[in-house]
Amino acid sequence: MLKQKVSERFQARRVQLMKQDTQACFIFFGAQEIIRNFDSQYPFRQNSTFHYLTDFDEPNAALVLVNGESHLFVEERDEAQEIWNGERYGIERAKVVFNVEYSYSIKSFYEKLPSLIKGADRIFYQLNDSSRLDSLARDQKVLRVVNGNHSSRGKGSIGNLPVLDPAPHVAELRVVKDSVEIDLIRKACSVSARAHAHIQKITKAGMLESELATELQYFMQKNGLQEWGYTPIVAGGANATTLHYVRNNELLKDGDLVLIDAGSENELYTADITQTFPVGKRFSENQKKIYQKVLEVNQEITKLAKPGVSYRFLHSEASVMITESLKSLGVPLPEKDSYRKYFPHGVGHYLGLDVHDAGIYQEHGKDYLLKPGMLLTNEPGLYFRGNETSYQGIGVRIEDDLLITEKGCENLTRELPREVHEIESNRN
Ligand SMILES: [Mn+2]
Repeated sequence: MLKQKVSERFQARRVQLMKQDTQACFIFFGAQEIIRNFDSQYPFRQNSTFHYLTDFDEPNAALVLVNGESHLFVEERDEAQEIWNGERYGIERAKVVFNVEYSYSIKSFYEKLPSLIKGADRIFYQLNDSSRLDSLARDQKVLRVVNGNHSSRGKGSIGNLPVLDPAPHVAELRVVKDSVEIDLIRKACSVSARAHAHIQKITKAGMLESELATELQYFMQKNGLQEWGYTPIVAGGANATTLHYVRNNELLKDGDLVLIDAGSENELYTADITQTFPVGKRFSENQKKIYQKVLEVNQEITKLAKPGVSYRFLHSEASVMITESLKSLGVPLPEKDSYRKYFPHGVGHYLGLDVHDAGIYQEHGKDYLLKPGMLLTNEPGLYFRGNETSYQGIGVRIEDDLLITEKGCENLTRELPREVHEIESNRN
């Protein structure tokens, strides 16, 4: 269904972005449709920044922000196309619904661009966007306009206009969430956490990893969330020691653990949750030892996350705790960094429209400090791939989503039982 009128907060974000550099022209492209095979497409998913600035949800759009005004380029109405793919906003309606000063056909983009960038001192445009299949061809077209524009200024020319990455300016806005965004994420986290809790109860030996993913998705969809926020990981036994295992095609065995990293989107804002529990009724002694160590780190990070501390501080605290844990488990650690073999990823990341969300970790060589309204995952883990310990084949990760508040943080995924005794009582 088409929207009637989008919230004014999208327009407010564009205005805020332009205020960060009033002499600049910002150029953004929306996502395209991507072919899966022959003429069948992946489900369309809007580019996150494009969504953040417009709420426009059709493919092949572009946005130019300059002189305090927004120029939106969209697909024209086309009856033949609409019979197949549904009604479009079209040019006139897009202007009204999306609160932009100007709207045009996307076909006229490269014709209009020279007049829009005229007078700008610099261009913000992401070159070499790895999420696009056509980034090189597109870059060439944009640069041709940008450079052509400058040489037409005549003898006073001092070279091409600088083209800069908009990411830092965009991240500055996206990293702190407003109350509407927080409500969307709160629901994504709550439904996803309850879906995980449901899986804790229904998992049985002999089920396929992918069955658990399907059960999770069924629960999420019944509760109003449509899409995964990222490809789910359901990893039984030693598969859990492969960090991004996504094949999900093996049978679950009694005596193994299963690690599930999955979360759903709510209006493009995603949860990011990992749980690890026994396929059978109980943790083995070794599994329990590892699980407890990871849980202690997770709980400590929840206590430490608050305004004024940096992500890097949290990661280094986690690394110290993990090192101590490994020592107490009798794992040989010949060097200071040896723990990284067993904990090879960061303790978290920003969360929002992208699962690894836009945000700043360092600024001018200094750690960026957490502020209220920021969202951070808390995901310590321990993985034993090699045969140098008796823990071989065990992989545990425990991941929550933390909202930074005025005084500390709120765990938005707290509805998922984490204590060993809670999990075991769910496994009966
Ligand atoms: Mn994560």
